[in-house]
Amino acid sequence: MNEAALTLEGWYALHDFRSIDWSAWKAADDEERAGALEELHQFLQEWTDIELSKKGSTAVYSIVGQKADILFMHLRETLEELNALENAFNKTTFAQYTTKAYSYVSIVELSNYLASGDGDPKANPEIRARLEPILPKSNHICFYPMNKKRDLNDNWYMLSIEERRGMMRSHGMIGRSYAGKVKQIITGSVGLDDWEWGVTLFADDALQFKKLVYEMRFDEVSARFGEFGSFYVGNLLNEPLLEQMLKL
Ligand code: 76R
Repeated sequence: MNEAALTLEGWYALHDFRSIDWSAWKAADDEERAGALEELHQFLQEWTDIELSKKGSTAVYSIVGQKADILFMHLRETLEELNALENAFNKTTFAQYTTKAYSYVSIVELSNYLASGDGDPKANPEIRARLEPILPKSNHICFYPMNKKRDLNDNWYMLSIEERRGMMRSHGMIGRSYAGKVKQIITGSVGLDDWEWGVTLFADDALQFKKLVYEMRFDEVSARFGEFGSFYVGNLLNEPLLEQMLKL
């Protein structure tokens, strides 16, 4: 049997993609819309407070294209908290004007392929900050789920840890060359959702997503073993931008 890479887990993640029912939103009267916006504002405020108290983090993006209109990405300490916030949001008036487009459940994950292995990693503040990250509020987000292939000839899970480490090193080198341009958060979802990982990238220049993902396609681990789901790309929604988006 091959050795599983050791992983460290941090906060649980929910990527909640919604589409807006524009005809219902337009048909609502001014009072109803104002009430819905006020409630939405209170939720955003609550999520900001949780982020300030370091008990989680939330980022809100508009999605370009027809797959969804808005992404709420939440990180929380437990699945119960994610479930509670999802249910609370579903009970809001604003949520009645949205439909569920897609969701993804996972947990922030670091693997030990390139770790130095000294001491208790969770006691290291840099590692803690990567396991419990405050989500960047970059101009753009890119999310997609992925697997590592399990075909007869190309089965990631049948390779030795040394072979996998070698490929992950090359992967990490490409990734690091985008330092300062793209920030990645890898969330593991084996046993939690339909794919093995969620890849969430943040960048101020969306073109860097294309450059990075394209460059990685030529790297062995992506070229031979990468299988990808749908890509979602979007633009930051802070409160004024969200209000502007919902304004008729
Ligand atoms: O430097 C380190 O300590 C981390 C090295 C590293 C690991 C272990 C790393 C770096 N990644 C790791 C693990 Mn990654 N990553 C992806 C994708 O589109 C594709 O081809 C793949 C999607 C991107 C774009 C990306 C970017 N990475 C992983 C894993 C888990 C694998 C496992 O455990 O088997 C997946 C699924 C994955 C996928 N990677 C980086 C990046 C970037 C930008 C970096 C550098 C980040 C940094 O240094 O902060």
